[in-house]
Amino acid sequence: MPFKQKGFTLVELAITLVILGILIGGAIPLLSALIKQKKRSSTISYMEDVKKAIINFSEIHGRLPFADRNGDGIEDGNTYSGLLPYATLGVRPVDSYSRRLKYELNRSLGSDRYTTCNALKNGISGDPKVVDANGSSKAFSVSFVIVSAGARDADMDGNVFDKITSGSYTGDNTNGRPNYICHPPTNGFDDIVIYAGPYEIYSKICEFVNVAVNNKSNKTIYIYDETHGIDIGRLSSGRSGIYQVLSGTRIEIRSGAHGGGSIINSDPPTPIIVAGRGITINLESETGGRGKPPGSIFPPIRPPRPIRPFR
Ligand SMILES: [Ca+2]
Ligand SMILES: [Ca+2]
Ligand SMILES: [Ca+2]
Repeated sequence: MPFKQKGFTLVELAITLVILGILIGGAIPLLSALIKQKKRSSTISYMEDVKKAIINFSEIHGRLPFADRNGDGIEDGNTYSGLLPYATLGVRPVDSYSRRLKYELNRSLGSDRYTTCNALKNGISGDPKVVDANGSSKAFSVSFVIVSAGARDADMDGNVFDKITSGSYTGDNTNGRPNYICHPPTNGFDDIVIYAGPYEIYSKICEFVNVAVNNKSNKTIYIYDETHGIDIGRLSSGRSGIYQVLSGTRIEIRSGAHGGGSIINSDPPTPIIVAGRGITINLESETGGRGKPPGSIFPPIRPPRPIRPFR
């Protein structure tokens, strides 16, 4: 019997190709959407890591890093808006779209721990400001902001960063003025904005303690913050006061202003580094030694623990 070879007819082949075409045609957009989503989520993850690195930097240095002005990844002094200083922070240089992040820090958080913590304690203001579409349409000041341009120049204005100019939530990520805009992607917007409010930094780097001073001596005294070179209080004879100082500050009780005069006897004696918890400093009349004066208006507080390194 002659062998009959089985195979596809031309019609069967054509049908198969059409089906394959439909399947592939459907799979390509799906695959493309998956790749887009993957790039977006990995960029968000990268930015969260960057945010942690910036906060860690502030814990160590008592200030936020400056921005990178010249593109080498290293912070440039007094540069508050520019590129992320990735080399200073030790993070990857670019996001998943192979672009550097934009970075801006608050003007009052770039000098030292004392200035930074006082600014945070008193409430920061000014740039950078953010409008977050998850909340109020009113812009608010933040400690710092990092911005990824996302996949493209979605609003087609020639700048890969985008702006939203109408609706409840508006802002401009090309320059952050009047504010940055944190918003879900739309046809004309695909940037990613992550920021840190004041308390995220404050809780990490700032610890204030109360220093109570009873001046039972017969002279005016000055409570001098020797660490930062400023008088934090002045008490005439018989007066008392409570002062908030940054943990780790060295305090002196002096007879003259601005570190002048001499250190006055007190209990406990100064200079003293206040750290960890509050302290009461008592002064008696000059002939009275260093014992606690009767009738001190503040209850005695145990002496401070030794200064701890900031972590
Ligand atoms: Ca630089
Ligand atoms: Ca964009
Ligand atoms: Ca744009």
